[in-house]
Amino acid sequence: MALAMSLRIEAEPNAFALAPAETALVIIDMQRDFLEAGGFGEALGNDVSLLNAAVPPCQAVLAAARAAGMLVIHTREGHRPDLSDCPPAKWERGPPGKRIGDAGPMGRILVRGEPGHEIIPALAPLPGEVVLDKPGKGAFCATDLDLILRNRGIKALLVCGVTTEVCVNTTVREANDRGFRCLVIADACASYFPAFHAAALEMVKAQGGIFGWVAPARAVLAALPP
Ligand code: TIU
Repeated sequence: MALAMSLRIEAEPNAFALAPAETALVIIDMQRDFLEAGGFGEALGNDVSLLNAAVPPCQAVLAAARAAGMLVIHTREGHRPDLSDCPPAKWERGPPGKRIGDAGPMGRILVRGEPGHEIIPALAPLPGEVVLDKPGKGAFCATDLDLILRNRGIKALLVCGVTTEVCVNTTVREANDRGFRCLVIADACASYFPAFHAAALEMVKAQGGIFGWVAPARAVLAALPP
């Protein structure tokens, strides 16, 4: 049972008030394809080990959100096996032989149903939690996320996952424009580029919180019931 009371997270640029019953934890793309060798992230030329620092903070906020009865949404970036939902402009930017749909050590890169597309075991969804497949960077593009959130009366999102400046930031911008209040959990996000991670967090909270709020996982844990 989600709590009806209003809680307060110490955040920047100022405190973030939330009611757990009206708040969802959105974990963006914590997939093997981004965090492990042989997937999409590495195919793009990245050092995937940089993302693993976000796993323990994600685990901690996931456990707290479950205990508080909050709606939990896990997103996955990926495409249909026939790639009919993969824009050519996205596909052609991969290096030949390592493009979306090509065979890799974890199966076909960024294709739904393949091992690399799965969420990492440390953050495995529980039965009943929403697993949202998305073809783009933003979780609202060509998905039913907006419908799911509004049907549940969700007004605020706690957002974490990878990568900070790509799928996390795109999703927060989409959510903000749709009227959801977003708090980005700083250390539960990560990027292949530490400077982009830092800049992406700055962009969210600048100008009085132009896209939302930013707080560390420990501030979220301090606010939610133990
Ligand atoms: N490349 C990169 O930083 N990110 C992605 O392609 N997708 C997500 O961020 N999930």
